Amino acid sequence: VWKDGTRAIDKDVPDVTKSIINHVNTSLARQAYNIDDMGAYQAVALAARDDLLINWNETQLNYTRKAPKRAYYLSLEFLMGRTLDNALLNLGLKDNFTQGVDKLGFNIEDIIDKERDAALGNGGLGRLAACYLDSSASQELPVWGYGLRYKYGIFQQLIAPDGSQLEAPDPWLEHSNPWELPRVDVTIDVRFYGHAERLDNGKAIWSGGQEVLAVAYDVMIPGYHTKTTNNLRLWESKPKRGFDLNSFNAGDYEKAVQSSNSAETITSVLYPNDNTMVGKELRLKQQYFWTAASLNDIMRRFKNYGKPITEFPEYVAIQLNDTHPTLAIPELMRLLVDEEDVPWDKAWSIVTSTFFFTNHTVLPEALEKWPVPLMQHLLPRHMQIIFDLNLTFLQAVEKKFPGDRDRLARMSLIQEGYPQYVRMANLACIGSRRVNGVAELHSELVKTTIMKDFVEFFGVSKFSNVTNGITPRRWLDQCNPALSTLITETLGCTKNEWLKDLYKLEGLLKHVDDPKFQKKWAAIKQSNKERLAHHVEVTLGIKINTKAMFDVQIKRLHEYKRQTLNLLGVVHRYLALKKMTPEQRKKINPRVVFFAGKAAPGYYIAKLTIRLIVNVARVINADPDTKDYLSMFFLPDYSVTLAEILIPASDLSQHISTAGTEASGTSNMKFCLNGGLLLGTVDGANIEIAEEVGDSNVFFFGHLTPAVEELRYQHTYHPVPVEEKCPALAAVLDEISAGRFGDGSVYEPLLNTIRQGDYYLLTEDFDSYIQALSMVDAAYQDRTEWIKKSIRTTAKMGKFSSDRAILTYAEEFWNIEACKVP
Ligand code: 26W
Repeated sequence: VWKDGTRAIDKDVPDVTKSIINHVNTSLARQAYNIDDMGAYQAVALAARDDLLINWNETQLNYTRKAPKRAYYLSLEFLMGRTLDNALLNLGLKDNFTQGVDKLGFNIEDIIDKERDAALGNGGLGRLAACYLDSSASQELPVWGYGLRYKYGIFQQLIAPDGSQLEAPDPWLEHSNPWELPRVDVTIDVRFYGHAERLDNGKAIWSGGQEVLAVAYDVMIPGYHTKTTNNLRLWESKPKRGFDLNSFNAGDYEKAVQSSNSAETITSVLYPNDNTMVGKELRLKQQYFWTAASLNDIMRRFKNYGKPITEFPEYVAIQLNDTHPTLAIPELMRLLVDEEDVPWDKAWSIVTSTFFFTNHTVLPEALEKWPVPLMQHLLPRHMQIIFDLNLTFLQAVEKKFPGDRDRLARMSLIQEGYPQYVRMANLACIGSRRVNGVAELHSELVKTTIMKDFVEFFGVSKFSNVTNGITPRRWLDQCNPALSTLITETLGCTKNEWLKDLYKLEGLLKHVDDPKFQKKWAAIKQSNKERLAHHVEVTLGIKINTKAMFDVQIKRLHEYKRQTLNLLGVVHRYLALKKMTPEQRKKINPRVVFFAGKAAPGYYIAKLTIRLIVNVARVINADPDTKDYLSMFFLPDYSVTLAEILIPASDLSQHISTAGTEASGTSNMKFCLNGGLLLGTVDGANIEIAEEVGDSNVFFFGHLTPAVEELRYQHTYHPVPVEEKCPALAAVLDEISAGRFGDGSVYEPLLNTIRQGDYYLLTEDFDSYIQALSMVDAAYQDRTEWIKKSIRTTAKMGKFSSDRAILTYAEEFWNIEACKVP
């Protein structure tokens, strides 16, 4: 029984050891006296899984009995990270497992460390999906995730001797995965290609082509201190006929296995592009394979409720995580019209009452559009449906705005040209009941830029905001246990209470001025910095000065996120240090700058940025004049697990995108929750973080969103040389060109993005960035004041719990309620 009276799985320490030994002997068929950490991990994971499964079964049974309205979160990415530690904490069994494992002669943290990340995502969108599953289960909401079971997750990043990024595959399933259950009984046929023959009244028959099998794998999603254990269903593709016997008998072995090869390819790899669309046929195949399997499964479950088809939206809500699952809209139309005999207009009203669409980016290069000829070939019936929907839709637009041809062209589901393209955001918008962005500023930009015409057509009430959130379970309790304990002691409530009502953190404010509390707070930050330093020493063989300020920027490499601005700021600082006398330097606060993040394999400028970071680091870390005051590291292969070590150790984190480009950002919330201060632009959720913690506790700089468009116009039509616009920056660029950090010509293409065009406005923001960095230095001099800022920051993070975000989706969009397991 948990302290708050809710029921746990009963498992005392002897039960734990018994269960582990049992799994060693039976599931693993090994001897307990002869087992290594990896074997121990597998047995411990299976022991924990037994408890998850009991809860999972009870939860699903309860849903079947009570038949509540359910919500489904369709996401092509779920960036889950590791499961064991999180599962034990959520089950309330961490202490008993720690002791049990100890009795068997192992250390729980070493065992936890054996698990590989489930890295089925690129970045923000995928990790958000993972946080939302945790919050849904923790609040006992009937929510399932649907995604793909990629055989290879996001690539492993290696750094070559010359400093550039190399990619290696991530065979994460190599050692088997205890957290998934194959459901060989849940299989669905998915068709591709073939032809669609129109019948009367909008119906058609789609036949021929190729059929592929979708096999379900279920992943248990435990809520925090509740029995509710939800499901994440991931689909694997399989050949429908594994072997073509006819070809085999004819002696053509190659041909016999061919169909099986192409079917299995569909779910083999996660596409590693973040915020950039590459129009690969296989990616479109993935999107259809996944949405078709998921909708079929959802329809089957709805039918088990025994309700008339017209009540579908009363029992099903489907959230589209960006435009990636937009094919679910024509697919549900196809199911209703072609297979369930629902009249076209009625079907459309069911569809538009079922779907909800979240946009995660306004960057033009990220907006999905697919060539009509490709879609016609792969999905002939869906192409018909899209054309039919477009016709009716454009007629309605014409009726509301007669004679406005430009408007029709902008709003059409089809972009004209050779070839034509299907615009997925337009389709997602017209097929959904509500459209939302992920932070206040971003949602405004959605309404005033990419969706402007649609706001004018549908009315503004269809469009709203749900600011992103993060789960405080993983991003505080799990990754920063010492801080979690201190918070619990200080607040005078149970850990469960504040972790489920994060606004309770405000109770820390009354202790801000207590020197004893400040000291404990600072000591925890210090030991987290030492933990990080230890990790870097063990993995990279590098020693780090833990007395220095830890300054961290970790996120996907992208020009809009401006890692280059940070890098050029470091070079600027280095050059300034070089000019100082040894006496002057002694007054400087030492600083260690950390970078981590992956670049899309085909993104040349992003990869060049990594190479420059690595080579600048080599020079400055080796310079005897300055190395005690400034060093810089690029930590390879950024992951959820690495983030869990880096975030609690940061004094300062950087979120410095060009204003108006970062939809929200979520790591900004994670750093602040762990008492790291924020250096950022007036962009995304940074703005709302500043609103919560107050301007005096964050460091802001740079131009605001409304200025950006105007400045870009000037850059295009009235360019001013960088030497004139920003001499300090020009000096830094020149040093790099001149070869101070290795052959400068290598970096010319990167430097030229700034010298010419400067789309992301580094020349406009550099001076104010340098000023902000000086303010940071000045603030860090007064360590007590810094610690107070740190405490105040954590205390005001209540709003950014993903529990709040998910509850908003549940109440305002999905209309679902908690469904408690009795
Ligand atoms: C089609 C290629 C592609 C792939 C992924 C386009 C767009 C994406 C994602 C939508 C990019 C993404 O992850 N966006 C991030 O979403 C986070 C969660 O809402 C936000 O916090 C980030 O600001 C946003 O960049």
